[in-house]
Amino acid sequence: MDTVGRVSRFQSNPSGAFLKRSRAQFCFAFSSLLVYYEIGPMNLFSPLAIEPTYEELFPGAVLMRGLALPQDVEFFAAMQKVLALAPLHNTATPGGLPMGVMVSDCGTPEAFRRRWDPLNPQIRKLWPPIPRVLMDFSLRCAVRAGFPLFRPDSCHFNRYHAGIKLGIHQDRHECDLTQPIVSISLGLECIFLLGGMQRTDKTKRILLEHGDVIVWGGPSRMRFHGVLPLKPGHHPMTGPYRYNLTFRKVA
Ligand SMILES: O=C(O)CCC(=O)C(=O)O
Repeated sequence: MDTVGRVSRFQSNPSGAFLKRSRAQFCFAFSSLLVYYEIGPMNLFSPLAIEPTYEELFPGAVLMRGLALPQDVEFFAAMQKVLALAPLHNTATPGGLPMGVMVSDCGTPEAFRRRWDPLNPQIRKLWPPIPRVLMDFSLRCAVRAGFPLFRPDSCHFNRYHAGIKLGIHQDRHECDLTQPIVSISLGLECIFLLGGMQRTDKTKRILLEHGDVIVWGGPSRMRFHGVLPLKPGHHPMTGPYRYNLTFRKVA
């Protein structure tokens, strides 16, 4: 397995770095204008204390370390507000096996209807809407990664504690597979596995830390992925947990 570990935020683009980065910056600026005209004013340009990385893992799959750091407190608070309305709960695999990861969601009524889980019949209430601050950030992440047309209708929350993992799977229940997945990590670090189009394909092991963002779409949209069992630890913001926020266009 290849391992993508921590690299300096300042030397993260070894080959073809300059060209890739300029192209990304041009796309970002252009797409920001597009989003501005379509959606209205939003915070696309908050100053970053630390320069995030731009690491192309595969064509269409981009890792941006630290991108969420400048607003981590805001994001965590927005998530807590959603979780107060739609509490975390256990779930099961499509085969009905109980899963250790606790989950919740927010998003549109259409997305809710498409994702309603008959294995959790008690969760009948419509989801709360995606908080604006999270929605804006998911658009910025997608724009930076080269997906300016991303329009998510749902955000799925996973909470892991020590020993809890997420088996290798594909995200294939969304209607429009041209839309990417935007994934934000908060709290304890984990090893994220990003593989190929077959479950048995070799995987890259990627260390994901607090504030890191991965976007995968286009030719990478159907890559299998998962999370290795979380190591025990304590994070100043999230305590013994890792949270993952995954934005999708579901309906
Ligand atoms: O926790 C993560 O980083 C991955 C989450 C994920 O793959 C999923 O919810 O489908």
